[in-house]
Formats: sequence, structure tokens, C-alpha cells
Amino acid sequence: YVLKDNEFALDNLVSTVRRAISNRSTRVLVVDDLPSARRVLVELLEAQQFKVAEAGTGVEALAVLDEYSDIEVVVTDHHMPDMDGYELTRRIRHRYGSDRMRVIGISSSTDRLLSATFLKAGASDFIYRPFVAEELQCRIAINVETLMQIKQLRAAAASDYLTGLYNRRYFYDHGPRIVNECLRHHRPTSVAILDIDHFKHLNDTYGHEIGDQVLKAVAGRLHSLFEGSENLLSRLGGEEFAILFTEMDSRAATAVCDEVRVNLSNLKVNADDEELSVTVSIGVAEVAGYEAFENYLNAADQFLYMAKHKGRNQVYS
Ligand code: GH3
Ligand code: MG
Ligand code: MG
Ligand code: MG
Repeated sequence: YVLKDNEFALDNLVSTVRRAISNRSTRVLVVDDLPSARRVLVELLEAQQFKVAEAGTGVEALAVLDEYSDIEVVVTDHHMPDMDGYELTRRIRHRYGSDRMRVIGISSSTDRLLSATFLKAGASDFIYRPFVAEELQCRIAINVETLMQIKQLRAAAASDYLTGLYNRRYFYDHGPRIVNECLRHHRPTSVAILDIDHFKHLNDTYGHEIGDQVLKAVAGRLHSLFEGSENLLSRLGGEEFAILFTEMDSRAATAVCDEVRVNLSNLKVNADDEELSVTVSIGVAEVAGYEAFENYLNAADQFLYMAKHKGRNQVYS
């Protein structure tokens, strides 16, 4: 029995420590015009290992939000001199969605409608004073957990399950915005589509699992080649990858792609007793004018077809 109790305590300890580690990266903004009330909240939050910022007025709170980009939760009083908590909540919601910033109202008001008023203004939660410390801490923890789950879902929705690269959805979500930004600043931009040569043959010869290993190895090499650069790399699907090159015209992007092509042809993948290698073909198209994003990809795809047609293992632009 003693052992079981210990195990239970250890389980609790592990989850408490885990939570504390994730809390340490979250900053909570406490807004209250009364310094002593603020102090109580700050101490409770610091006991939960949160980073804390403070503001004495609604106006100050908005300025602090501008100053700290890591604030994810705001706990705000209602009655304050320059701007009340309700108005502050509305203004915060104007700038941040509830998927990015949680707002928790807190007040000693006897108006039982106040909680609904806050929630309608976009607050994620509301607590009446006097409150029990444990309840406040639990509500904060639940809100932080929700934000963490949203981040995890976002990351999963953006990444390709097999290779871990950005997936097609992410590429099509973010590509158009990047292209428009580049066009506005008159920066050259290019799109490349890379396709492994005769991949079906490799699958047919060695099996799908080995095919997957090759895909992972190619993706890993591509990732390390583009890591730290501004260029957006993704797996479009199958054995096709797309790269959005910023600050590169067709000539520059073609030169980079040719280096990538040579580099990948030297990649060795161990499969059973054999060392496998692949070649790739790449089509490169430069972005010119405000066309639909798909048009640039279609252009790159046509150039890819030309690279295949001319004998594969080459870049065409
Ligand atoms: P080409 O040189 O013209 O590109 O010939 P290819 O054989 O590479 O082209 P094709 O498009 O005919 O074949 C692509 C193959 O990729 C077909 C499919 O079985 C395989 N494939 C697609 N997705 C995956 C995957 O996730 N894993 C594995 N192992 N194979 C995949
Ligand atoms: Mg007050
Ligand atoms: Mg293909
Ligand atoms: Mg292919």
C-alpha cells in the first residue's frame, strides 16, 4: 500500500512538474487598479510558475500587451478609472482571437449579469470575488491548457505525417501571403516543384516501406539544406516537394535547385543489404505580377514535365 501511495505521488509530481515547465513559457498579464488586489493575483500566478506582467489601468494594459509579445492570458478587474475591464476585453478581442489570447474577468461586483457581459465581450472566463485561490488557479490552468491544445492542433495540421515537413495545406495557406508580401516590396520570388525520378519503380522493386524510408531521407536532406533560410519547403504529396524561394529570381533559384539536385543524387539510403540512391527532376518558375498562386505552381509543374521529358535528373526553368 505504501508503494502504491508513492507511485500515485510520483505520478502527480510528474504532471505537476510538466505543467510548471509549460507554465514557465507563458506570461500572464494582471490588470487591477488596486495594488494589493494585484499583489494577491501575482503571487498565486507565480506559485504556478507563470511569468507575470502587471498593469494598473486598462490603457496601461494595452501598452503592456504591445511591449510583451509572450502574453497569452490577461486577468482583468472590472472597475478601473480610465477604462473598465469590459471595454479592455472588447479592445483585446479586436486585436487577438481567443485562440491566441485568453481573457479572464474578475470582479467583486454584485451584479450577477456581469459575468455574461464579459463573456459576450469575448472573455474566456469570469470569476466573482471573493474567490477561492484553488478555483482561480484551476481556471487559469484550463485556459492555458486550451491554448496549448490549439498550438498542438495547429502544428499537426501544418505538418506532413511521414516526413515532418510542412504539408500541402500549409504551403497553400502561407504561400500566397508570402508571394504578395514579396511583390509589394519588389523582391524577386520563384517557385520550384521537385519530383523523385522513377519512384514507382523503386516502390515496385523494394516495397512501399523502403519507398517511405527513401522519402524520409530525401525530406530530411531537403530540410537540412533549407534550414534557417527564408525559403518555404513543403511536401506537396507523394514524392513531390515544393519550394518557395524569396529574394530569388528564376536564375538564382535554378542555380540553387541544381545544387539541391546534385546533393540529393549523392544521398545514400540503406535498405536491407543495399545502398539506394535516387535522382530528382525540378521545374522552376518565377513569380511575375499578381496572378493566382496556383498559376505559378502550374507553371513550375509544366517546367517539371519538361525536365522529365528531356531525360530526368535535371532542372528546367
Ligand atoms: P517520374 O520519374 O515520371 O516521376 O516517375 P515516377 O514513377 O516517380 O512517377 P509516378 O507519379 O508514376 O509515381 C509516383 C509513385 O509514388 C506512385 C506511388 O505509388 C508512390 N507514392 C506516392 N506516395 C507515396 C508514399 O507516401 N510512400 C511511398 N512509398 N510511395 C508513395
Ligand atoms: Mg478595481
Ligand atoms: Mg510525381
Ligand atoms: Mg516521380
